[in-house]
Amino acid sequence: MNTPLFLATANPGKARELRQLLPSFVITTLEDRSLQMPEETGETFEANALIKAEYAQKVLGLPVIADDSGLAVNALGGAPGVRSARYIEGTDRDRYLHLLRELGTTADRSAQFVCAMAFVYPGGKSVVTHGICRGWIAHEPSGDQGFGYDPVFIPENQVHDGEPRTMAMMSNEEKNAISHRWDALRALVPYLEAFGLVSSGS
Ligand code: ITT
Repeated sequence: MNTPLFLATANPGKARELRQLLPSFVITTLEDRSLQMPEETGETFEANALIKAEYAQKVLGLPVIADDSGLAVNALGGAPGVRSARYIEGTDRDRYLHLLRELGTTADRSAQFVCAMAFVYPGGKSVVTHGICRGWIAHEPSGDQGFGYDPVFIPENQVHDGEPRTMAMMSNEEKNAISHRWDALRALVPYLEAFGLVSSGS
């Protein structure tokens, strides 16, 4: 099936992962279509995912998926959370180094990546699913795969030969198999099927 789908994201890391996770779609993203996206003014991941998806659907008329995601660190009261992309001005590296500074030597390093994934179908019907990936914040960054906060996030069950592995030390396939994005997408598949966009076999 060559179903068209628009991914309302300007983040190339997310776009790459979603393309890998949705191989049976003809996918376009904000890299292909210039679209001034609205500000993410919501207080929750769900609200921001819907703001992005509903806007793009209205303008383009295609089925749209948008994800709003981030890292919630328990010892920081859930920060950076919905503000993960805006935690501080600068690059992804500036943001994860800031996070490590904020956390300092705090013993409780538990954290989770969370993802709200909104799907809006022509006609305006929408659904939002949620995904989570639990783990810990490392004491220092390692790895050069993935994007965003991956170099400082160690997912649960990722200790190999006594050495913890950050998400940035995992291959795309390994990350996709356990990620918050995959968790949210898996919950979305029955809705995509209900709209006739994927068959159980695809
Ligand atoms: P779009 O809104 O255009 O999709 P964005 O990067 O602004 O792109 P968000 O508003 O959802 O996306 O912010 C997500 C933030 O959380 C951003 O800083 C990412 O780097 C980070 N993040 C989300 N998923 C991640 C993942 O799988 N690995 C590492 N960091 C992630």
